[in-house]
Amino acid sequence: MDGFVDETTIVVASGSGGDGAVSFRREKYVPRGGPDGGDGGRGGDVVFSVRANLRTLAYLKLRHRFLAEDGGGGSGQRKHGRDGRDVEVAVPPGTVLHDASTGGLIADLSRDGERFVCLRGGRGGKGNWHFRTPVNQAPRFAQKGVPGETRELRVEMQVIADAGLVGKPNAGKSTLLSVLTNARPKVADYPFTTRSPHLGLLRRGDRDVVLADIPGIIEGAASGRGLGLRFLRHVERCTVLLYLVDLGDEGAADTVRVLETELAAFSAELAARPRLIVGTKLDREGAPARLAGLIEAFSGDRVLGISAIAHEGLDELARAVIAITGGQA
Ligand SMILES: Nc1nc2c(ncn2[C@@H]2O[C@H](COP(=O)(O)OP(=O)(O)OP(=O)(O)O)[C@@H](O)[C@H]2O)c(=O)[nH]1
Ligand SMILES: [Mg+2]
Repeated sequence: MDGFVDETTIVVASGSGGDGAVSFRREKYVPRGGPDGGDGGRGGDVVFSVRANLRTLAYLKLRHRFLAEDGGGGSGQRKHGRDGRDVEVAVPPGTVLHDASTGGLIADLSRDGERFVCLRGGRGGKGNWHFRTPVNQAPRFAQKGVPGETRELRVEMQVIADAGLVGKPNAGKSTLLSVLTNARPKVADYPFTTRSPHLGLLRRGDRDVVLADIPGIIEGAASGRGLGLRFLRHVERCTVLLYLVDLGDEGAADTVRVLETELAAFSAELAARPRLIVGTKLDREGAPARLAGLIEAFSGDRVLGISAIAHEGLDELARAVIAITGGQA
């Protein structure tokens, strides 16, 4: 779909192999022991792993560099160096990796649980005991470990929103996005403050849910009033729609009907999508009574009351959104 592309650049590096050791056996009564230098450990790999609980690249933006561990050097008594630990880069399904300098495609990671070794760690060097020959019983050299590789990657993914916020202008959609997620959309007390869709990431434990805030919808939007309905395509793939209704206004129940009608004009399937009815601005005068009316009028729906400003009902709403969208994770 014509969604939102999340994009970032990261640097990944595999570990270098550890050097082989130069060492000679030292034992009592054996004045000149043979070579016993062990091999170096291998360097760690850079491994991408696809996790369906991730929905955006937010995690990669926090970290940016992913370096695997170097292998340890070998030592005497033919002791093998420790292998370097791999570094794992967790990405959401639908992640595409390109080489940042050449632009070449490296991988298209789509399946949950898929693992992709992007860079292999360097091999460890062989210790000097490998190099003993009839003519050289005491080699004073060992092999160096193979260096790791570093690569800059452009990481891209098409973000698909999980939950869409629909409501009339001024319903408090952008304010809700700003209190539930990392997004900071513009909020103002005039209609159509939001003119293009915004995404926010709601994070609870290891679950990510992408919320989409779109411009307000008014009666007649299907025939082009206000900003129309074309923005609804940004919420077409959402698992759930949140119908936001301002509890400070009379006619909250009618608002839900208007939203239903407009959505149905855009797509019957979208109008039938699972939904939560969210009464906003519960702190406003007369709001609790209107919320009670809404609960009664929509007894077949889950109806929640919130106040983004007083921070009421937000945890319950977040939990409900996570529970509904959980099916696809
Ligand atoms: N009292 C009160 N006011 C709120 C609350 N949430 C939002 N508002 C106010 O309502 C107005 C509209 O908020 P927005 O978040 O911009 O509304 P919107 O639905 O995004 O509006 P559009 O982008 O124009 O469609 C702003 O003045 C907010 O401060 C709330 O919980 N309580
Ligand atoms: Mg807005």
